[in-house]
Amino acid sequence: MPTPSRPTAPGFANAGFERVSVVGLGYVGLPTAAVMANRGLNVIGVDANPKAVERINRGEAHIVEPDLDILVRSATTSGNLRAVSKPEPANAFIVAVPTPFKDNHEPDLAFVESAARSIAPVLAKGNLVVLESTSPVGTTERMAGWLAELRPDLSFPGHGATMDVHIAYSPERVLPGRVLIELVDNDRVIGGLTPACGQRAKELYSLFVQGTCFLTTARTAELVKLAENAYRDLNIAFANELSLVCEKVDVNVWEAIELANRHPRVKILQPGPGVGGHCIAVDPWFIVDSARDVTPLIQAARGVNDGKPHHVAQLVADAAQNNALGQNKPVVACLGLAYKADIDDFRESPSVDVIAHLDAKLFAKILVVEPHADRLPDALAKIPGIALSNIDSALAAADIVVLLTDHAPFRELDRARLAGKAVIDTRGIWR
Ligand code: SAJ
Repeated sequence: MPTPSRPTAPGFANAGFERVSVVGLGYVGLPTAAVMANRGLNVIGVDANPKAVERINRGEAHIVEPDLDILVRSATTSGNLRAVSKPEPANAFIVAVPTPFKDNHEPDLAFVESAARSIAPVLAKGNLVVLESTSPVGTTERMAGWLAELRPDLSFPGHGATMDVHIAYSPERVLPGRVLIELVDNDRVIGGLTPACGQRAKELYSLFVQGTCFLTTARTAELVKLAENAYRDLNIAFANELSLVCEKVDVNVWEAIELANRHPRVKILQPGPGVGGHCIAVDPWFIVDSARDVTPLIQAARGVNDGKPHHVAQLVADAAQNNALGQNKPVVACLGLAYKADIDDFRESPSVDVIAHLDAKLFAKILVVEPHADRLPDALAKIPGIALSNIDSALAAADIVVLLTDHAPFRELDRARLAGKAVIDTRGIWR
C-alpha cells in the first residue's frame, strides 16, 4: 500500500490545487480521496449518502478494501479529508459516480448528470473538472454541455471562444482488492476536451500517480476504458465456452487450459460461474450501445458469460436428480456469494444468479455460506428452504456442494471433508 504521508507541509507543491473535491465516495472515489489527502492535498469528499459521510468523518471506510480503513483514518485525523453531502468550492472536481445500465442495456447517465448539476453552482474560473466514471464515448462532451447550460457566466471547452474551466476524462482502472496499490502504480490515460485540459488534469494526477500519465482526447480515453473491460469479458467468455466444450468431450478444462498456457503466445483466462461486478458485466454494453451493428463478438461474449449461471444451476439440478440417496431430497451447500474471491461485493454476482436459478423444489434445503455476509441478499431471501449457514454446519448437512466464489477459507478447505458428496467446483480450486 502507498505510505501515508503527513499533512500539507509548508512549500508542498500542489500545482495550484489548494483544494480538491471528489464527488462520489464509493469503491473508487473514497480510495482516491484518501490517497490524495494522505499525499498532503486538502480534499473534500462529496456523497449523497449521509451515513457514508458520517462514517468517513469518523475516520471509517464504509466499504471493504484492504488497508482503506487505515488510510481514511489517517486522512481525517490529519484534517486533510472532510466528507460533506453538498459540493463546496474547490480548484478541481473529480467525478467518480456510478454509471449503470437501464433494463435494455442502455447506459444510464443520471448520476453523472446529477453530479454535474450539483457542482455547477460552486464552479469558478480556473477550475478543473475530471470525469472518472466509466462512460460511453461522448459523455465528457455532454457533461461540458450540461455545465455550460447551467453556468452561462463561465466559458467551457467547446462552448465559447475562451475557456474558464478545464474539462477532462480519466478512467479509473483499479482492481477491487488491490485498489490502493493500483491507484498509485497504474499508468493513467487522460483525455482532455482540449490539449490544455489534458495537461491541467495531468498536473493533478501527477501529484499522486507513480505510473505514467498518457495524454489523449476525451473520446479516445472513454473508448480505451470500455475496450479494456470488453477485452477481459471476451477472454473470460472464451474460457467459459471452452469449459462447456470440455464437459461435452469429457476433458478436464483446468488441465487443458494449464497445458495450453504453456504455449509462449497463449494465455487463456479461467472459467467460472459467470462474470460479475459492476464493470466487466456492464461496460461492454456501452460499446454495443454506440455501435450495435458492428459488435457481434462483444455481444456474443456477453451472451456466453451471462448464460453460465443458468448452466451451473442446471448442473446442480442434474446432481439433485442423480442424488444417490434416492427417496430423500438432497441438501445443497452453495459456497460464496461475492462476484469474486475475498471481497464483500455482491453486485451483478454470478454466484447469486446461480442460486436464484436453482429449482427450490428439488432440495430439502439450500444452505448458503458467505464469510462476508450477515444476511441473505433480498433476491435470495424469498427462496423456500434457503438459509445462510456456516461452513461447518453446511458441510455436515450437504449431499451436494457447489463452489461458487473461491474465497480463501474455501480454497484452504480440507478436501477430505467433501468425501461422499456430489461436488460442483465452478472455479476449479479443488481439482
Ligand atoms: N473472472 C473469471 N475468470 C477470470 C477472471 C475473472 O471468471 O479469469 C470473473 C471474476 O470472477 C468476476 C469477473 O470476472 O466475476 C470480473 O472480475 P475481474 O477481476 O476480472 O475484474 P473486476 O470487475 O473486479 O475489475 C475490472 C478490472 N478491469 C480489467 O482488468 C480490464 C479493473 O482493472 C477495472 O478498474 C474494473 O474492472 C473497473 O472498475 O472497470
